[in-house]
Amino acid sequence: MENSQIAKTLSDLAYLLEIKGESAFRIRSYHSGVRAISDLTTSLELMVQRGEDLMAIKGIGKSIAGKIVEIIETKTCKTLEEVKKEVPETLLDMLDLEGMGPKKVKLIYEKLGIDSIEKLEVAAKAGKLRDLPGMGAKTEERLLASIEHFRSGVGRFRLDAGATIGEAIVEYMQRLEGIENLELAGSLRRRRETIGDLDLLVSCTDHQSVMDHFVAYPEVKQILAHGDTKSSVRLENGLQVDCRVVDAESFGAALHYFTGSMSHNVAMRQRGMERNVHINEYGVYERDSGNRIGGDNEEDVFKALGLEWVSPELRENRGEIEAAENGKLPELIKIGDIQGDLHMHTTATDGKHSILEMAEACKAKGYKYHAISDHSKAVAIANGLDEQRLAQHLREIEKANEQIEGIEILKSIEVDIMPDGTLDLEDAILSECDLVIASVHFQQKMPPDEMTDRILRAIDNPYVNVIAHPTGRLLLRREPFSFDAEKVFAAARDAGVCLEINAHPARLDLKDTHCILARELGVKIIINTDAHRVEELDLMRYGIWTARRGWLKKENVVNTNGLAAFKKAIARN
Ligand code: DGT
Ligand code: CA
Ligand code: CA
Ligand code: ZN
Repeated sequence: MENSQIAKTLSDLAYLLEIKGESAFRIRSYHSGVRAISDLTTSLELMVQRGEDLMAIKGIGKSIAGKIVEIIETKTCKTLEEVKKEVPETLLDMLDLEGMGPKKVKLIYEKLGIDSIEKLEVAAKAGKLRDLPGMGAKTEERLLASIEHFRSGVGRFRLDAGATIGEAIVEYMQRLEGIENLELAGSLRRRRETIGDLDLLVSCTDHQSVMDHFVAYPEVKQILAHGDTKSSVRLENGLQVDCRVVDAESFGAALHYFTGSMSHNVAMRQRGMERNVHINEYGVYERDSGNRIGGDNEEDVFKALGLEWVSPELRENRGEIEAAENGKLPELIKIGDIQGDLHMHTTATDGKHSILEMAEACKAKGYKYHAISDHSKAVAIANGLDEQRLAQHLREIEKANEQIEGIEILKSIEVDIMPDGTLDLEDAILSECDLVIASVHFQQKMPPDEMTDRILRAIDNPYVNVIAHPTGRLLLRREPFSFDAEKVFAAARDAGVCLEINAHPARLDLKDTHCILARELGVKIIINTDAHRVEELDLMRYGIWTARRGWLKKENVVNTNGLAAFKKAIARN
């Protein structure tokens, strides 16, 4: 059973209990359990099979641990089944609507007996919600818009969509005169792998002109709110953008607040409480006197709490505050540290450009080296290479390498890991490559033990240097395969095999929490784009962002080395 399924069951339980009116303490402990599970890199099912202690996981107490075991063993949860008898399960759908939290759902359910999105829609259209406390005609209007949005099936967006759309809006907003500061905050600034909505923050002396200019953005499909300090719009593609305008003296405090994450903010406020400092989106204040002590820049917020400035990618309450207190923040890797891209395809298989075209493009990016790594024969739909064609392809790479100056083209292959863990090509031909990348493309749904063994066996092959997109997930489309990440990572470290951060925004695989684990275990990381055309070489930044969220430094990543050092760095133990 997937960890995500277990998390979903517990989160459903927490919400239904909250609607039922259960104690806040119990509900909080469920939510913290759910968060702990989503940060895990090991399969809970495997841990249970091995009799490991789930309570050793931070955020999981005795009662949650018991529930997890029950869910794994019985495929159901008795408490949840019982709660469902008292509170209709369909209320959970209503929670998926934007602007609907458990409190509102509870209110609407208790006062009007509404327990489904359909009934909610009817009631909103008939104007029956406006008399409830805290609601009005505007709330009904917004709810109807959320329902429409929900039905259109658009939820979260990929990071690349968030980033490119955000950058276009920034450019548009900058055309307005009088703008003093302008930043994209929220999950995009933290470089999360998916984005719920964009949060634009502006400081300007003329607030109204910012609001008016913002809602006039040409891509706007619907104006959700148009106020004096905050406006929200929905774009043609369904993405929501919030824009807030503040005075320059509050910009730093607001930037910190709206960058989040929520749990980072909560921990920061808590720390402030212990130090007589109050922080909010307007500024930093001395708690006793109420005196303002800063807020025009973000450093003020951290300084007031005795902390170094924390890079937004780290603000997930994963230990960054302690690290900032003790001068232990890592110097995070930067895009300019990358000296080569080692995973890309050409016209020989499913790429759109030739070896030389890819090489020229890599050279133009300033890389010192790169590798051509096309597919092996198992990927038949991509016209994968068999031994003979690969031999020919390697000669062509050598030829291209002689033709081009100023960059070294390495001979590589992305060889498939077969279901039994053997590789799709003979060792003899693999031994002729400078770099062998192994990856799983088929038969991804295996019991976790078998998948673990499959990858371990590939790592055992002495010619393998890299495991590419190690968990196989496709963001918003396909779950990662379940396997014992800790065991695989430790084996990779011992063998001297690198694990890839596949920078393609559909993958971002390894993900941030895996990078944290890899760093702890001392695994070598390589960041590659898996480009199938020259334009996709630009995807490198998403891999860097993920590495930064995973606390990685330049030293943790092998392709930050010059060519000679890189060759040493990828060598097996
Ligand atoms: P998203 O949009 O789901 O990808 O994630 P975020 O992190 O961008 O969340 P969003 O857009 O709801 O809010 C942006 C930031 O504003 C969030 O990271 C933290 C801050 N924020 C919003 N509401 C609250 C709140 O009620 N309390 C605190 N402490 N911070 C909040
Ligand atoms: Ca957001
Ligand atoms: Ca938002
Ligand atoms: Zn590939």
